[in-house]
Amino acid sequence: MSIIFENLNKKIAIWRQEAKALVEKGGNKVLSEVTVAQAYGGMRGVRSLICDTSRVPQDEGLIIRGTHLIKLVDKTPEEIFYLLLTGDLPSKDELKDFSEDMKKRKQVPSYVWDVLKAMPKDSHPMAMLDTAILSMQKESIFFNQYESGLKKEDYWKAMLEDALNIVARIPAIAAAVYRLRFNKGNIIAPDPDMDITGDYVHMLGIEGGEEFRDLMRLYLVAHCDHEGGNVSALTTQTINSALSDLYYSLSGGFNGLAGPLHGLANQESLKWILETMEKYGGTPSKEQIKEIVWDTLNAGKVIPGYGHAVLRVTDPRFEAFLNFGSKHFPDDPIFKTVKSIFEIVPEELKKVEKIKNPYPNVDAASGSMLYHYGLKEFSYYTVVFAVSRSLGLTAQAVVNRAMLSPIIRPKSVTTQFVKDLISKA
Ligand code: CMX
Repeated sequence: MSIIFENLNKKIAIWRQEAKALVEKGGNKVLSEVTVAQAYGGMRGVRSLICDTSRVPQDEGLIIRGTHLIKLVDKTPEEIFYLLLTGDLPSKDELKDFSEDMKKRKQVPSYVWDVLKAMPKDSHPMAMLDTAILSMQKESIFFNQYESGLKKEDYWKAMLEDALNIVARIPAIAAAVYRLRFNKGNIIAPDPDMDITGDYVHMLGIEGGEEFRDLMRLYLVAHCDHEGGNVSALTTQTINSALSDLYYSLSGGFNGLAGPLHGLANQESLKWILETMEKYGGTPSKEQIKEIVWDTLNAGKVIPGYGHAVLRVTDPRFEAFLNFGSKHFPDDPIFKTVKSIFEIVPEELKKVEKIKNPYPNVDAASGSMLYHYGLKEFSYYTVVFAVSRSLGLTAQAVVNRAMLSPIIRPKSVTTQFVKDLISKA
């Protein structure tokens, strides 16, 4: 058994005691009140979940286990996964042990390839990824141990086994989705000696060299988690709270990530940028960007990659990608367009009163990075996002099981209830 089980065991005892004491001491303190507008408005701003893997202050952006993303952009997915799970960056020995453990878990059951090959040729890559994960449900250690009797206090151990297996296998599955869906030739087998990033790039079969590997490392770090209330996180945790195992829950969460208002926005954003460039025959002028922004808004569409349910500043993940592009390919015409759009769009969106955040989110830049290195099939981009987000979603699930979190079941009210409430007032 790898060191992380031992380390987490110690941490979990402390976390459980801490939570128990907090509920005993301050269980009746109010975190949030819920207004009628919030109930009708997607529960925006309602504080009703505990999530310790990361937090997203509206004026700062992603903070992972207490450290701002900007200070973590040089880390590897293995280090970040360990951090999300335990709350600490691993020591050298812990990282070696953790990475070796992950490498041993890479092999994907061969029936997954049959499932993927049997899917319609024009399936969306996210539908392929989600189906592949669900098809492995019978492998769940949690499911099988639960069937034969497992103590509640030990749920997390089986859940951690599932989390490590899933995260170790996702790069191979995601790479296979790419190669099958876009006719890139045979599936490339994992290399037992490679780390997560290196092996994912190797299995995609894209020749981008050291620089592309570095971009993918950054990509896998930047998208790893975004607190507990976003669609994919809340969905994963809700399904998981019914003690449905991680294969069921992660697949469900990813179905949410596949929506255009969430993870699919990176695909939509690059599509919008390329359409704009095609319309104007290259990098558009400021006036042309203004024109296309208003054409898009007047057509009743959103500007993909802009706005956020929580953030009220430029997303630091967007900034991290902007820095990467400025360093490695400042003259790339698509990257230049991304920058020009960034100079214009926030000022235009500020003119629309209802839009609460006119600034870019991560999806406004991420696609253009992949495109530069030859990953041009933009319907695939959400899959790369999902590979990264599997770190946070599975870590959240392990922590929730460790904390003995109950089934999620908020109360709904009827329209009549709201009418009565308002008329009484
Ligand atoms: N372009 C046009 N209109 C926008 C907008 C944008 N980029 N962002 C918000 N709005 C609109 C909303 O559609 C909403 O309009 P209606 O009241 O007519 O429905 C209004 O402004 C108020 O929205 P908000 O409170 O500012 O934002 P929400 O919390 O409701 O929604 C989000 C957040 C991300 C869904 C929204 O900003 C959006 O659709 N952005 C474009 C899609 C996108 O980039 N999504 C990726 C988000 C990051 C991620 O999850 O990966």
